[in-house]
Amino acid sequence: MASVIHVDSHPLDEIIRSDRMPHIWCPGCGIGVVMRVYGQSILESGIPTDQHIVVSGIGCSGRVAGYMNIDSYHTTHGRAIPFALGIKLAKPELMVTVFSGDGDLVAIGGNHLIHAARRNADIKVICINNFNYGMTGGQAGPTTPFGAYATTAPYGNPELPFNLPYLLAASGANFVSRWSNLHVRQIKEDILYTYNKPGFTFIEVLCPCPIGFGKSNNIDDGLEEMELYRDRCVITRDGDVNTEDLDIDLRADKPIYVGRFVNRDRMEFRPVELDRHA
Ligand SMILES: Cc1ncc(C[n+]2csc(CCOP(=O)(O)OP(=O)(O)O)c2C)c(N)n1
Ligand code: SF4
Ligand SMILES: [Mg+2]
Repeated sequence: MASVIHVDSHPLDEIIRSDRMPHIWCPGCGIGVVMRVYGQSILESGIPTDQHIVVSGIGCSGRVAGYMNIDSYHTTHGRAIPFALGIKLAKPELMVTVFSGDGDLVAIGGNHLIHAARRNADIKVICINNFNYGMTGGQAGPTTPFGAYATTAPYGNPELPFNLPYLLAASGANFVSRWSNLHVRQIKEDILYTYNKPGFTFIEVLCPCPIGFGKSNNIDDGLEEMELYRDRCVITRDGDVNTEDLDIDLRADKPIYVGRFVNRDRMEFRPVELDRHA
Protein backbone atom coordinates (compact mmCIF):
# COMPACT_ATOMS: atom_id res chain seq x y z
CA MET A 1 0.00 0.00 0.00
CA ALA A 2 1.40 3.41 -0.92
CA SER A 3 2.25 5.47 2.11
CA VAL A 4 1.95 9.22 2.27
CA ILE A 5 4.72 11.15 3.96
CA HIS A 6 3.73 14.45 5.52
CA VAL A 7 6.42 17.02 6.07
CA ASP A 8 6.00 20.14 8.14
CA SER A 9 8.97 21.97 6.75
CA HIS A 10 11.25 22.24 3.75
CA PRO A 11 15.06 22.40 4.05
CA LEU A 12 14.98 25.88 2.55
CA ASP A 13 12.12 27.20 4.69
CA GLU A 14 14.55 29.46 6.48
CA ILE A 15 15.48 31.26 3.28
CA ILE A 16 12.23 31.16 1.29
CA ARG A 17 9.02 33.00 2.15
CA SER A 18 6.82 29.92 2.29
CA ASP A 19 3.78 32.09 2.98
CA ARG A 20 4.16 33.34 -0.63
CA MET A 21 3.81 29.79 -2.01
CA PRO A 22 2.53 28.48 -4.34
CA HIS A 23 4.75 30.39 -6.70
CA ILE A 24 3.54 31.73 -10.04
CA TRP A 25 5.80 29.66 -12.28
CA CYS A 26 4.45 27.24 -14.90
CA PRO A 27 5.10 23.49 -14.67
CA GLY A 28 8.52 22.79 -16.17
CA CYS A 29 9.79 26.34 -15.75
CA GLY A 30 13.51 26.39 -14.94
CA ILE A 31 13.62 29.43 -12.65
CA GLY A 32 12.73 27.62 -9.42
CA VAL A 33 15.75 25.32 -9.74
CA VAL A 34 18.06 28.32 -9.84
CA MET A 35 16.26 30.06 -6.99
CA ARG A 36 16.78 26.94 -4.90
CA VAL A 37 20.50 26.89 -5.70
CA TYR A 38 20.72 30.59 -4.86
CA GLY A 39 19.00 29.93 -1.51
CA GLN A 40 21.37 27.06 -0.75
CA SER A 41 24.38 29.19 -1.57
CA ILE A 42 23.18 31.94 0.80
CA LEU A 43 22.89 29.38 3.59
CA GLU A 44 26.31 27.89 2.80
CA SER A 45 28.07 31.21 2.24
CA GLY A 46 29.04 31.81 5.86
CA ILE A 47 27.74 35.36 5.39
CA PRO A 48 24.84 36.10 7.79
CA THR A 49 21.52 36.10 5.96
CA ASP A 50 20.86 39.66 7.10
CA GLN A 51 23.91 40.74 5.09
CA HIS A 52 22.50 39.33 1.83
CA ILE A 53 20.31 41.53 -0.36
CA VAL A 54 18.55 40.37 -3.53
CA VAL A 55 17.34 42.80 -6.18
CA SER A 56 15.15 41.88 -9.15
CA GLY A 57 13.48 43.71 -11.97
CA ILE A 58 10.19 42.64 -13.60
CA GLY A 59 9.46 39.31 -15.28
CA CYS A 60 8.96 35.72 -14.19
CA SER A 61 12.64 35.61 -13.19
CA GLY A 62 12.19 38.87 -11.32
CA ARG A 63 9.67 37.24 -8.98
CA VAL A 64 12.57 35.68 -7.10
CA ALA A 65 13.09 38.81 -5.02
CA GLY A 66 9.55 38.41 -3.68
CA TYR A 67 10.14 34.81 -2.65
CA MET A 68 13.47 35.04 -0.82
CA ASN A 69 13.30 35.48 2.93
CA ILE A 70 16.05 38.09 3.02
CA ASP A 71 15.97 41.83 2.46
CA SER A 72 14.78 42.09 -1.10
CA TYR A 73 13.84 44.68 -3.69
CA HIS A 74 11.44 43.88 -6.51
CA THR A 75 12.11 46.97 -8.57
CA THR A 76 10.90 48.50 -11.82
CA HIS A 77 11.51 46.86 -15.18
CA GLY A 78 15.16 47.06 -16.25
CA ARG A 79 16.33 48.93 -13.19
CA ALA A 80 17.53 46.18 -10.88
CA ILE A 81 21.18 47.08 -11.44
CA PRO A 82 20.92 50.79 -10.56
CA PHE A 83 18.91 49.93 -7.44
CA ALA A 84 21.59 47.37 -6.51
CA LEU A 85 24.37 49.84 -7.14
CA GLY A 86 22.68 52.41 -4.92
CA ILE A 87 22.38 49.87 -2.12
CA LYS A 88 26.02 48.83 -2.51
CA LEU A 89 27.24 52.42 -2.46
CA ALA A 90 25.24 53.20 0.67
CA LYS A 91 26.13 49.94 2.45
CA PRO A 92 29.31 48.48 0.95
CA GLU A 93 29.44 45.77 3.62
CA LEU A 94 26.33 44.04 2.18
CA MET A 95 26.40 41.20 -0.37
CA VAL A 96 24.18 42.53 -3.14
CA THR A 97 22.89 40.05 -5.73
CA VAL A 98 20.77 40.89 -8.76
CA PHE A 99 18.55 37.99 -9.86
CA SER A 100 16.62 38.74 -13.06
CA GLY A 101 15.84 37.72 -16.63
CA ASP A 102 17.36 38.23 -20.06
CA GLY A 103 14.67 40.75 -21.06
CA ASP A 104 14.94 42.74 -17.86
CA LEU A 105 18.74 42.80 -17.74
CA VAL A 106 19.72 42.87 -21.40
CA ALA A 107 16.82 44.58 -23.22
CA ILE A 108 15.27 47.44 -21.24
CA GLY A 109 18.10 47.25 -18.67
CA GLY A 110 20.91 46.67 -21.16
CA ASN A 111 22.49 50.07 -20.75
CA HIS A 112 22.70 49.70 -16.97
CA LEU A 113 24.19 46.25 -17.40
CA ILE A 114 27.09 47.27 -19.60
CA HIS A 115 27.90 50.37 -17.59
CA ALA A 116 27.87 48.53 -14.27
CA ALA A 117 30.23 45.99 -15.86
CA ARG A 118 32.41 48.79 -17.24
CA ARG A 119 32.65 50.35 -13.79
CA ASN A 120 33.19 46.89 -12.37
CA ALA A 121 30.68 47.64 -9.61
CA ASP A 122 30.79 45.08 -6.81
CA ILE A 123 27.47 43.43 -7.64
CA LYS A 124 26.74 39.74 -8.22
CA VAL A 125 24.35 39.10 -11.11
CA ILE A 126 22.46 35.87 -11.82
CA CYS A 127 20.72 36.12 -15.20
CA ILE A 128 18.03 33.64 -16.20
CA ASN A 129 18.28 33.39 -19.98
CA ASN A 130 15.16 31.67 -21.30
CA PHE A 131 15.55 33.35 -24.71
CA ASN A 132 12.33 35.34 -24.50
CA TYR A 133 10.03 37.59 -22.51
CA GLY A 134 8.25 34.77 -20.70
CA MET A 135 5.94 36.75 -18.47
CA THR A 136 4.37 38.84 -21.20
CA GLY A 137 3.67 36.03 -23.66
CA GLY A 138 6.80 34.74 -25.37
CA GLN A 139 7.99 37.76 -27.33
CA ALA A 140 11.44 37.78 -28.94
CA GLY A 141 14.15 39.61 -27.02
CA PRO A 142 17.85 40.34 -27.38
CA THR A 143 18.92 36.76 -26.56
CA THR A 144 16.40 34.97 -28.80
CA PRO A 145 18.55 32.89 -31.15
CA PHE A 146 18.57 33.73 -34.85
CA GLY A 147 15.80 31.80 -36.58
CA ALA A 148 14.03 30.76 -33.37
CA TYR A 149 10.29 31.37 -33.23
CA ALA A 150 8.50 33.72 -30.89
CA THR A 151 5.04 35.22 -30.73
CA THR A 152 6.54 38.34 -32.30
CA ALA A 153 8.69 36.34 -34.73
CA PRO A 154 6.26 33.87 -36.33
CA TYR A 155 8.57 33.41 -39.33
CA GLY A 156 11.68 33.00 -37.20
CA ASN A 157 13.78 35.67 -35.50
CA PRO A 158 15.52 37.68 -38.22
CA GLU A 159 17.87 39.36 -35.73
CA LEU A 160 21.21 38.20 -34.37
CA PRO A 161 21.18 37.88 -30.58
CA PHE A 162 23.57 39.17 -27.96
CA ASN A 163 25.95 36.55 -26.76
CA LEU A 164 26.09 37.31 -23.05
CA PRO A 165 29.58 36.01 -22.16
CA TYR A 166 31.04 38.06 -25.05
CA LEU A 167 29.06 41.15 -24.06
CA LEU A 168 30.02 40.99 -20.40
CA ALA A 169 33.64 40.16 -21.17
CA ALA A 170 33.91 43.14 -23.51
CA SER A 171 32.14 45.42 -21.02
CA GLY A 172 34.64 44.70 -18.25
CA ALA A 173 33.11 42.22 -15.76
CA ASN A 174 35.58 40.48 -13.47
CA PHE A 175 33.84 37.11 -13.66
CA VAL A 176 31.55 35.59 -16.31
CA SER A 177 30.18 32.07 -16.52
CA ARG A 178 27.39 30.33 -18.37
CA TRP A 179 25.53 27.20 -17.26
CA SER A 180 22.18 25.58 -17.91
CA ASN A 181 19.80 24.90 -15.05
CA LEU A 182 20.90 21.26 -15.17
CA HIS A 183 24.28 22.33 -13.81
CA VAL A 184 23.13 22.92 -10.27
CA ARG A 185 26.46 22.06 -8.63
CA GLN A 186 28.44 24.34 -10.90
CA ILE A 187 25.97 27.20 -10.47
CA LYS A 188 26.26 26.91 -6.70
CA GLU A 189 30.05 26.69 -6.86
CA ASP A 190 30.12 29.83 -8.99
CA ILE A 191 27.71 31.77 -6.78
CA LEU A 192 29.82 30.90 -3.74
CA TYR A 193 32.99 31.76 -5.66
CA THR A 194 31.67 35.16 -6.67
CA TYR A 195 30.91 36.06 -3.05
CA ASN A 196 34.68 36.22 -2.64
CA LYS A 197 35.36 37.85 -5.98
CA PRO A 198 35.40 41.65 -5.86
CA GLY A 199 33.88 43.53 -8.78
CA PHE A 200 31.08 42.83 -11.23
CA THR A 201 30.28 39.15 -11.65
CA PHE A 202 27.78 37.61 -14.05
CA ILE A 203 26.39 34.08 -14.13
CA GLU A 204 24.13 33.29 -17.10
CA VAL A 205 21.82 30.32 -16.63
CA LEU A 206 20.06 28.89 -19.68
CA CYS A 207 16.59 27.90 -18.52
CA PRO A 208 13.55 26.22 -19.97
CA CYS A 209 10.48 28.38 -20.50
CA PRO A 210 8.09 25.80 -21.96
CA ILE A 211 5.21 28.25 -22.18
CA GLY A 212 6.93 31.27 -23.68
CA PHE A 213 9.78 29.78 -25.71
CA GLY A 214 9.21 26.01 -25.90
CA LYS A 215 5.70 26.25 -27.29
CA SER A 216 6.85 28.35 -30.26
CA ASN A 217 9.87 26.16 -30.92
CA ASN A 218 8.54 22.63 -30.88
CA ILE A 219 10.00 21.89 -27.47
CA ASP A 220 7.20 20.04 -25.76
CA ASP A 221 7.97 20.68 -22.12
CA GLY A 222 10.61 21.73 -19.62
CA LEU A 223 12.05 18.24 -19.48
CA GLU A 224 12.62 18.17 -23.22
CA GLU A 225 14.57 21.43 -23.06
CA MET A 226 16.64 20.06 -20.19
CA GLU A 227 17.34 16.94 -22.27
CA LEU A 228 18.54 19.23 -25.02
CA TYR A 229 20.95 20.87 -22.53
CA ARG A 230 22.06 17.45 -21.28
CA ASP A 231 22.83 16.32 -24.82
CA ARG A 232 24.40 19.51 -26.17
CA CYS A 233 26.19 21.27 -23.33
CA VAL A 234 29.95 20.90 -23.33
CA ILE A 235 31.80 22.10 -20.25
CA THR A 236 34.89 24.11 -21.03
CA ARG A 237 37.60 24.65 -18.45
CA ASP A 238 39.12 28.13 -18.37
CA GLY A 239 37.24 29.00 -21.55
CA ASP A 240 38.35 31.98 -23.59
CA VAL A 241 35.71 34.20 -25.15
CA ASN A 242 38.22 35.23 -27.82
CA THR A 243 38.69 31.78 -29.24
CA GLU A 244 35.52 29.83 -28.52
CA ASP A 245 32.32 29.87 -30.51
CA LEU A 246 29.79 30.59 -27.78
CA ASP A 247 26.92 31.49 -30.10
CA ILE A 248 23.82 29.47 -29.35
CA ASP A 249 21.86 27.85 -32.17
CA LEU A 250 19.22 25.54 -30.79
CA ARG A 251 18.12 24.45 -34.26
CA ALA A 252 21.49 23.15 -35.41
CA ASP A 253 23.11 20.13 -33.83
CA LYS A 254 25.76 22.37 -32.36
CA PRO A 255 27.43 22.17 -28.94
CA ILE A 256 26.47 24.73 -26.33
CA TYR A 257 29.63 25.66 -24.48
CA VAL A 258 29.19 26.27 -20.79
CA GLY A 259 31.72 27.01 -18.07
CA ARG A 260 33.73 29.91 -16.72
CA PHE A 261 34.83 32.32 -19.42
CA VAL A 262 36.20 35.34 -17.56
CA ASN A 263 38.00 35.40 -14.22
CA ARG A 264 40.18 38.44 -13.79
CA ASP A 265 41.01 41.14 -11.30
CA ARG A 266 40.27 44.57 -12.70
CA MET A 267 39.93 47.16 -9.96
CA GLU A 268 36.37 47.25 -8.69
CA PHE A 269 34.35 50.46 -8.54
CA ARG A 270 35.18 52.41 -5.41
CA PRO A 271 33.54 55.80 -5.07
CA VAL A 272 36.57 57.39 -3.42
CA GLU A 273 37.87 60.83 -4.14
CA LEU A 274 40.89 60.48 -6.38
CA ASP A 275 43.87 62.72 -5.77
CA ARG A 276 43.69 65.11 -8.72
CA HIS A 277 47.42 65.75 -8.56
CA ALA A 278 48.49 62.10 -8.42
C1 LIG B 1 8.42 49.70 -18.35
C2 LIG B 1 7.84 48.37 -18.66
N1 LIG B 1 7.84 47.92 -19.93
C3 LIG B 1 7.35 46.69 -20.22
C4 LIG B 1 6.84 45.91 -19.22
C5 LIG B 1 6.26 44.57 -19.58
N2 LIG B 1 7.13 43.46 -19.19
C6 LIG B 1 6.97 42.82 -18.02
S1 LIG B 1 8.03 41.55 -17.85
C7 LIG B 1 8.72 41.86 -19.38
C8 LIG B 1 9.80 41.01 -19.97
C9 LIG B 1 10.53 40.19 -18.96
O1 LIG B 1 11.42 39.34 -19.63
P1 LIG B 1 12.56 38.59 -18.86
O2 LIG B 1 13.33 39.54 -18.03
O3 LIG B 1 13.32 37.80 -19.85
O4 LIG B 1 11.78 37.69 -17.82
P2 LIG B 1 11.07 36.27 -17.97
O5 LIG B 1 9.62 36.55 -17.80
O6 LIG B 1 11.41 35.71 -19.31
O7 LIG B 1 11.66 35.48 -16.85
C10 LIG B 1 8.12 42.95 -19.98
C11 LIG B 1 8.48 43.47 -21.32
C12 LIG B 1 6.87 46.40 -17.89
N3 LIG B 1 6.44 45.66 -16.85
N4 LIG B 1 7.38 47.62 -17.64
S1 SF4 C 1 6.15 31.93 -18.83
FE1 SF4 C 1 8.10 30.84 -18.99
S2 SF4 C 1 9.50 31.89 -17.58
FE2 SF4 C 1 7.39 32.48 -17.03
S3 SF4 C 1 6.79 31.02 -15.43
FE3 SF4 C 1 6.05 30.21 -17.39
S4 SF4 C 1 7.67 28.83 -18.07
FE4 SF4 C 1 8.57 30.17 -16.48
MG1 LIG D 1 13.31 35.82 -20.27
